[in-house]
Amino acid sequence: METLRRKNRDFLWGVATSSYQIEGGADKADRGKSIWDTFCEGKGNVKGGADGKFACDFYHRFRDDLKLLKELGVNAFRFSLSWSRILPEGRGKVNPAGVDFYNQVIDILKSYDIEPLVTLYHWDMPETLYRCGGLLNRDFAGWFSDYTEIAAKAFGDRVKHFSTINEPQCVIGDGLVTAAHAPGDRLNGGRMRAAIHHLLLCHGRAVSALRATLPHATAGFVNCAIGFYPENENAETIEAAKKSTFALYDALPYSLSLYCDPVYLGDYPKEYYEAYPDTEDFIRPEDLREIGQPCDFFYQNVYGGSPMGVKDGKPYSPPTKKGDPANGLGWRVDENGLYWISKFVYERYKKPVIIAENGYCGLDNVCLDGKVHDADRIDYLQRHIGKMTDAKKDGTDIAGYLVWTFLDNFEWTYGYSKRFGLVHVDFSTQKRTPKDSFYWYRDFLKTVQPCSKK
Ligand code: IFM
Repeated sequence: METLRRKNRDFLWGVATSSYQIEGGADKADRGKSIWDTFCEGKGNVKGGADGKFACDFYHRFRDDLKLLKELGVNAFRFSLSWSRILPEGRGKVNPAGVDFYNQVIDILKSYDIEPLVTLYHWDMPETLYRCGGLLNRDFAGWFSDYTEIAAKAFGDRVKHFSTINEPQCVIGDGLVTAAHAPGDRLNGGRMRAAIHHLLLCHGRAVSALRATLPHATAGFVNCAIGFYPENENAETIEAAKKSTFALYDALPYSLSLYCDPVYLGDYPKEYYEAYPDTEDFIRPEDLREIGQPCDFFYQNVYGGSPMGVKDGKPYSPPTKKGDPANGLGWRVDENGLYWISKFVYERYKKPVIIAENGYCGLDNVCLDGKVHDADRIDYLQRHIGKMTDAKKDGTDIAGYLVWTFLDNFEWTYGYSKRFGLVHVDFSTQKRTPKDSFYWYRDFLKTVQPCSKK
């Protein structure tokens, strides 16, 4: 009973955000340019020609926003550091104003008893480093490690939990292969696979830098994946869903095991070597030792699920039905994905899982009564938190749950047209309006954790 109480108390309940999506302050205090600044300048790259120059203006409004966060009652806040705010050129001279900004954010969080969960890289690569070859340049991993060491030394006295890379699937797939995201490249073949390897090397080098600087910090890697789940609980169907989850997809860079096997099991899946024997050209044995060194958490972002069935011994995907629930981006709403993906990754990688992002994209207009009645989001959160609780009861070690996201923000190529926040942001006035879901989550949190001391 005591263990259970302890575990519940330590469970991380929070929200997640990222630097480029909320901070704004793009030309403030010597922040260098990132690939997203450049990408947004490209005609037709982002809906409505939007960019993150102002975003939610968190850079100036963080004190008030963090007060709101305190009111929400979370005990964890996941945010990413803008590499080019700390190192405007990506390497070399540190920008004291950038470090100071994050120091203030972290100090306020600590004073509110909210655990800062720092993501080192959430897609906003310094433009200068991209011009030096970006992920095609093996040296990039060294630059990432130097930046990590700087962040660890600056913030590690107050930050315990670090994650290295957010969604390598999107960094490579969207950014470097389909050109949908910054920097908008279209790599394939060996060049694409070299970039994948260098991204993994960044993770490994960053973990080494963290271990050398902060022996007590925790480290993890943040993934997204299609949550395949069995349409019934026959052993054969469960096996088929698990196999699909860890298969190398036809769209290779979106695979889960391609990144997670090296990080959590120490090597690429054997099917990868079979399919791409020349991959070994750029993999050095010492790389895999560094990439695969022990991590503490498996951070999993999960938004939906896809059922898998088995007919006549063969796996198949049941067709979607007209009118199946979906969010404002058309993503299927299916909480079974969360239950099964967390179970599958826990069984395979054997690390406590943190649900690092889970949330709903809605329309979320401010109504005549001045409120935002986002009943769909409340329903979504209830369903997913319910499934997470089931998974925990059934033995999956889940250490945290973070709603994506705190504030409506810059939703990448959708600009400001899609809203995921618990707090509505009017982007012309920067007025914040907590949505009904904010109050729902606040009231829910009161039932699961002791009140903050402050
Ligand atoms: O906004 C993104 C976030 O940056 C990464 N994960 C998915 C979210 C919703 O699209």
